[in-house]
Amino acid sequence: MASQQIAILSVYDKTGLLDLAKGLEKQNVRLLASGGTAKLIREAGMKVEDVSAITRAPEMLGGRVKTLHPAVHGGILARNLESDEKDLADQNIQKVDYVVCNLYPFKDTIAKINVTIPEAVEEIDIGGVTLLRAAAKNHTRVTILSDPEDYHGFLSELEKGEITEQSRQRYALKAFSHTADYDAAISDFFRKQYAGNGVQQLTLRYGTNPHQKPASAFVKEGTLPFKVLSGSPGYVNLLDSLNAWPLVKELKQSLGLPAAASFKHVSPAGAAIGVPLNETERKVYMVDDIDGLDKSALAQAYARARGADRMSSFGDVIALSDKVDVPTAKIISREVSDGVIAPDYDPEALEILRKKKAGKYLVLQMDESYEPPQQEYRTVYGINLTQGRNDVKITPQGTFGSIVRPTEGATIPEEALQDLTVATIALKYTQSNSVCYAYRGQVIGLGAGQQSRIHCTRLAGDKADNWWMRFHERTLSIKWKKGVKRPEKSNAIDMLCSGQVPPKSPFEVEDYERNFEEVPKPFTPEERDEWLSKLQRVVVSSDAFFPFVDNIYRAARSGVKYIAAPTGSQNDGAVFDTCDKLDITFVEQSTRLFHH
Ligand code: 93A
Repeated sequence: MASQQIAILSVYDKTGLLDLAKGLEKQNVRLLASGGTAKLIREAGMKVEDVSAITRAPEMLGGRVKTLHPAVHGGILARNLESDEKDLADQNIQKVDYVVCNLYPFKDTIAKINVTIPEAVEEIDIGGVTLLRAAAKNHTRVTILSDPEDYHGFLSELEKGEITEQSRQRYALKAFSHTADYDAAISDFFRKQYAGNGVQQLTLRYGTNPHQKPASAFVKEGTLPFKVLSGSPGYVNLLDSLNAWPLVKELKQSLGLPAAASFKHVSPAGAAIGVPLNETERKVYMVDDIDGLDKSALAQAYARARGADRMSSFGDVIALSDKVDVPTAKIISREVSDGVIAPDYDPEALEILRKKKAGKYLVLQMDESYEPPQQEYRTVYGINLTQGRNDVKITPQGTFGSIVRPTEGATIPEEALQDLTVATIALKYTQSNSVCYAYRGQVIGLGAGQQSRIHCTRLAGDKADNWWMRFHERTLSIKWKKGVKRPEKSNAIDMLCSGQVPPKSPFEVEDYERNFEEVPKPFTPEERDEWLSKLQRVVVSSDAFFPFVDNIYRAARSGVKYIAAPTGSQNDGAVFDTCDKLDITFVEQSTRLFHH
């Protein structure tokens, strides 16, 4: 005759408990329960024994030890193996068939305002977690119920004779998830209490917007790979920093020169390597008065990243690949900017940055050796998403070897390979869709976050054109009124170079003209065309294939000579032929680089 089946019940949330007990009793299951659980069942007139009936040990330490005992866990964990049966028989332990358990309300307790650590500690369930985990581990034999919602279905199956394997698996999964969630809540709580702000976690003022609270940044193990040297980062600052940093790290690794990026809204406004600046570039980028610029490749990289699109870089977060020196800090100190991330700072450079924004300027120090985990996680609308990290390496030699057009005798000069690398690494950290134009080691036009590729190509191309118009003699020789500030100059130059002048309304005219000693003549379409035709040897990279040839036509208008993009479009053939016609070299860049 089969021995009587045993259930152990120990629940904090007693919803549905009595109906379950009644159902189990009806199937002649022996009920064992911890203190409060047993009391409720007993008071309802059902037969139930205390767990101590098998442990021969009373609950102790005010309930801290209730079910923790070999008689309980041996009975749950035993398999249908001869050796396990023998062990049980030697210790006079009986197998447990069903475990019903849910845990102390740790989350509810810590959600209370001003909860103390001792209060939280008392809600850390030990025995319940052990019951859940042991029964879930042995789910090939044992059924674990951790959710009152499952009692009804369980009883229906039990009445038919047995709990199916499928149900036991489903209940086991639920139990594992229950303990995982519980443990995550405990470690979260203690991370905030014990890790020290800035060590393993960082409390942020708010999230993307001021009403999105609470907000924090944390790692689950180890320590955060950056230190806050000054200021206090916001959520968007960190999004920018943690995208900008790998961009400059990869640029430096691939091209062997110091690199800089200027980020806004989680896309680069500029990115560059330390190619020496010529006289005109210094003027255009407004750095011709910086002492020591010649000697600092990092400062020149930042001058390019910040200078190429001064409108987009306004209020940026900067990433720098190398120890920040004084010339670089000086450029930063006089621009409108939110923060900087770099591996290290010269003491004097740090002093300069610490003084910016009355001490509120954000200065982060990044651990250069940090390698993020291979798997990435995020939640969107309550759903967890996970993916392997985009760890593809972009290098001048490894990435751009596959020239599709022209088919014969094509080579790509060193500088163009360098620029293709800059453009492509920039795209890897740009919100998609994205298309990037680069020239002389810097991004000169980036179209980010557009749903249509041709819109990216146009946006980026127009930016490249505006950039080039800034090198026109007329722009360079503007006579500014005294006292006009740097951002005002940038705005006025942008108006002139992007063809927004003469302004339409008299108020706008007044606003525009008050910047100048002598108002510069607007560019005529002919003048623009003439000057733009001088821009040559520009490269373009795209984060995915070009679906139509219009992109190639647009790129060609901005002096593009080399294009790298993935292939796979139905129109590949037409795209290649158009490159041929326009004397553009097309290189297949075989990895799609969407970024979100
Ligand atoms: O303090 S405990 O971690 N020690 C234990 O041995 C133990 N065993 C079960 N808490 C323990 N439990 C928990 O008690 C269960 O997870 C359940 O939430 C609660 C049920 O207690 P009672 O039956 O006395 O209401």
